[in-house]
Amino acid sequence: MKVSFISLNTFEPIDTPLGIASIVAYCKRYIQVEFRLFDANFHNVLEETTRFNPEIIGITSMTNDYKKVIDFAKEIKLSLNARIILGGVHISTLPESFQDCFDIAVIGEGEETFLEILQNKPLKDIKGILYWENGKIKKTEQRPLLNINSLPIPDRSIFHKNYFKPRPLPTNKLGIRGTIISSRGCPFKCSFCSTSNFWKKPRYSSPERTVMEIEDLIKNYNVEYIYIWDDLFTLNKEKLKETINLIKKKGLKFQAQVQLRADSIDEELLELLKELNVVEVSFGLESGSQKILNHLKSNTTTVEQNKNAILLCKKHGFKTSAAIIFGSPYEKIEDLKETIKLIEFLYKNGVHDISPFVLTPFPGTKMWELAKERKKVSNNLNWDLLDLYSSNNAYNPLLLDEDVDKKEFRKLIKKIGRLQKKFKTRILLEEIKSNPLDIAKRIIKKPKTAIKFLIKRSIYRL
Ligand code: B12
Ligand code: SF4
Repeated sequence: MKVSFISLNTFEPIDTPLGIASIVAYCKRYIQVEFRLFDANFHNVLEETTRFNPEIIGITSMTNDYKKVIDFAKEIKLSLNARIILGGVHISTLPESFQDCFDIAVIGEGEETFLEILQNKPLKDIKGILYWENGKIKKTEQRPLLNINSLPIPDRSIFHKNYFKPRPLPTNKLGIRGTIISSRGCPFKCSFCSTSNFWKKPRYSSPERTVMEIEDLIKNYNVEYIYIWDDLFTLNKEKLKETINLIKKKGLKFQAQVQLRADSIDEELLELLKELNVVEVSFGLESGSQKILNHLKSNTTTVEQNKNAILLCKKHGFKTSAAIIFGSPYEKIEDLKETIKLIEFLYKNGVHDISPFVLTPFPGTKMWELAKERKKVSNNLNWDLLDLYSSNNAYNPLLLDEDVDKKEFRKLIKKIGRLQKKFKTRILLEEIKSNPLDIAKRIIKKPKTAIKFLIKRSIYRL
């Protein structure tokens, strides 16, 4: 049997779709199938899928890819007779948006469910799916959560080889970057985030399994820099210590980047991260206004804690980056001014980069419920409205309160844009300063490539 997976996300051509690799590894354990992944970062997906002519097509989708995914499914149906299976966070958090261009939707974790579809089990007996019967949508019983330690490590051989070519790293070198995610879920309930709703109970891989995956990245893909995508990799210090010990025992050499919550760090944790060779840490600081932070993070963190976390990381020599959210409901001009003050504080204290996002109500979040109450969203939306990066959405956030002065708001957003450019310029200058001879040599040898490297380095901030 021939099965192809489709990933249409082209946001950053450096982050592999790990969910698909996990499904592939799991299915390969039980059946022999020819799997291919057509990935819009590197393939002409429509053309190559048609040529491969699979019997089953599995498509992954986040919410902001959903329109593209629907268009693709409609188009591929014109040329192929394949069964089209949709999966991923969007359909799992909003099953009501299921459409008839798909034959089946997988809700939640895909490993067992996809295998059962490939094994041709009667659809009514497969837990965790939506499918069509006589023109009506049928929903089966929810699938129990998987024991993630029983899953094989993701099969990264399905990825295009360009994911593993050397790129500029935060360490000012060219190197190969890889990603892992060693847990599913998060115990917190931030109002803009669907993670706890999507993954349900938080589950963590054992240190042995995490290290096995790191070893695979290093030995089989020559990875030198690992982005650990876990929402809260550091939550369990004991597990972290065991992981570090195992890495040392195996002599695995790599550098890493992790995401942290400001209220979860202390000196001991940062020392452990040093031992793990973490170079950069990123935080979701979200807002400089305590009132807004309370709404966004359900009263769990203070602005002061956020600032202290930045200072502590600076003291320990980590590069830091921070995500900021603007355009939240209840946010007034004064709140946004507080956020601008926070960004200025970050710049002054050496934070490497910021990522400002417009508040977007994704399905499965409190913000989605509020957007529904305010009649801003529906199950059959123009999904481009939820594209964080369209400048139209940035200037007209969906959930901005009606009484906010739009002209003043736009002025402040432009100011955030100018501040962000200051970070980028500094990154570029630091890059040149840190390695002037090497960079001069590169510019003389290959001017175009060297300049592209520097700009990419400051824009992508790997
Ligand atoms: C890595 C990551 C990225 C990477 C790469 C994603 C990729 N190519 O897969 C990058 C950096 C590109 C990215 C970008 C964005 N991301 Co992101 N990202 C993540 C993150 C941290 C991990 C994803 C992951 O690998 N999970 C692990 C695997 C195992 O899970 P999975 O992919 O969901 O797959 C499982 C199931 O969903 C299902 N499944 C998935 N696909 C399929 C397909 C089939 C056929 C089947 C049967 C099953 C199936 O089975 C899999 C195995 O169980 C998640 C948070 C999280 N913890 O999941 C956010 C998350 C997916 N991202 C999110 C968002 C909002 C974004 C951004 C919009 C903005 C941002 N803040 O960065 C941008 C997208 C911008 C754009 N214009 O496209 C949201 C999505 C919300 C939504 N409803 O869409 C999440 C859930 C974070 C959150 N909590 O809000 N992201
Ligand atoms: S934003 Fe981070 S801490 Fe908050 S619920 Fe989502 S994953 Fe957890």
